[in-house]
Parts: sequence; C-alpha cells; structure tokens
Amino acid sequence: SSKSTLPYATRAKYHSHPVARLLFRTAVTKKSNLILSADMLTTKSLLDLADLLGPDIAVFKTHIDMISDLAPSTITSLKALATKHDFLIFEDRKFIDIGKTVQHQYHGGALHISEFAHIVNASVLGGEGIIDALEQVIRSPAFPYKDERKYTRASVAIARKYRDSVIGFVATKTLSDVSGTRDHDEDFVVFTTGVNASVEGDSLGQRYQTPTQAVKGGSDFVIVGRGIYAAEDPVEAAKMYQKEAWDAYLVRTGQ
Ligand code: 6AU
Repeated sequence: SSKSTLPYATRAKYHSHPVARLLFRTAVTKKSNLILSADMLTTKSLLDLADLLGPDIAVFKTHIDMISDLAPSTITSLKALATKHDFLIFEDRKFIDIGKTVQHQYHGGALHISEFAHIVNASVLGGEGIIDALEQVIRSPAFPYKDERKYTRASVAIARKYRDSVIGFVATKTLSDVSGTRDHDEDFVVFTTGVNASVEGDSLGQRYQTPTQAVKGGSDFVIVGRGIYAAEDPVEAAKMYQKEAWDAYLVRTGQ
C-alpha cells in the first residue's frame, strides 16, 4: 500500500525530502494540489499567467526552453512571483542524456535551471547516471528497457536508490506497488499529466482524464495546461480545477 490515503500534512511531517515537505506544506496552506502547466512562448505571457493564477496553484510548471525571449530577468521575475504567491517551480526539462551532459544542462548552461526550479524531471532510459549526476549537483552548493513495465520498474528502483534527490514520478497512478522491495517509509509523490475536464485528448496523441478520476486513481498533484490557460476565463478554470482536485483528495483521504 502507498501513502495516498494519508493527509498531506502528515506526509509533510514525515517525508525525508525537504522539497517534498515544502510541496505538501504548500498544498495544505493553499488548499491546492493543482499544478499549472504554463506552456507559454514569451516572457510576458509566462509572467502574466504566473501572477494571474499564482494564488490558485501549488506548482507552476515550465518548459523554459520554449520562451522565445528568455532573459535573466525572466527568471528573476518568475522567482519573485513564486515568492509573492507561494508556489513551487517545476521545470519540465525531461533530462535524458548521459550524466555529464545533464549536469551542465541542469546547472549553469543557457537555462540556469538549478537556480529557479524546485523540481525537475528526468527520463532514465540512459540509465541511473542521470540521477546520480543531478544528485551530485544538488549535493555540492544502460538500461535497455524493452517494454513499459520494465521501464517503470527500473524507474522505481532508481528512485529508491536516489531518495535524497528523487521525490516522485510523473505517472497516472501510484508506482510504489510495482515489484521490488518497498521501504516501509517510502512516499513517492505522484504528479499526473493529461488532466482535462472536458475533452478526451488532442490531435497529437495527448490523452486526458478528469481531475477526480486522476486523484481517485492515486494522483497527488494534477498537472493541467490547456484546460486552464486556453479556457475562456483562465482564473475561473483554475479555481474549478483546484476545487475539483482538492475535493477528490479530501474524499480519498477520508477528510
Ligand atoms: O494539459 P496539457 O495537455 O495542455 O499539457 C500537458 C503538459 C505538457 C506536457 O509536456 C506534459 O504535461 N506532459 C508530461 C510531463 C509533465 O512530463 C509527460 C507526459 O507523459 N505527458 C504530458 O503531457 O507540458
């Protein structure tokens, strides 16, 4: 069994990772397990969206390399908005290269990801060297997966080995129950993309489920992009997603 039936306050108290503790505390304070996927293309639209919807979200997810006029001030301003509205920043970079390359893409480089992102994600197709390399950066101020289940199992095994840096998975359900020895106290956070209240997918392969379905199925934080920023009234949409996801969390944890 996972920790999915425990209140976030309890998970904040017992989690071994400081970012996971901050994440759960933020969710409790703001009564929000909503992550906005801010797939914006300019600095102005990114910052406007962060300021507009900041009050309703726990996390602001970026694809910072999509910003055509990215400048140091983009990052400075985004960080200021994160402080103003009390949200975390998740850079959806999906690191995938060898450890050495990933280190430089994460720390320094053109994007300065380590300076603004509380959370990043990585794909372990290239092996655990990616996580080892990222963990090394944090510590200092070949996996031929042929099928999805093997890849998922390997991802969980790597996460278990690197618990000082890995807080969870982008997944549609809890992964702790996949085979392998599960530590009694492990509590990986489940971040779920492909959440939209009204459509089933897009023309490029995206598949959707509703916030209620996602949280019921084990999602701790729902990640919503177009469902919010492409809505006629994004503020109203953000509040609707926030409420639906939070209510589903309350039901799941029996509160
Ligand atoms: O709600 P949408 O469809 O507008 O946006 C979904 C967001 C996009 C994707 O790059 C991302 O979620 N995403 C991810 C992530 C976060 O890793 C994984 C995945 O399997 N599907 C997916 O859509 O920013």
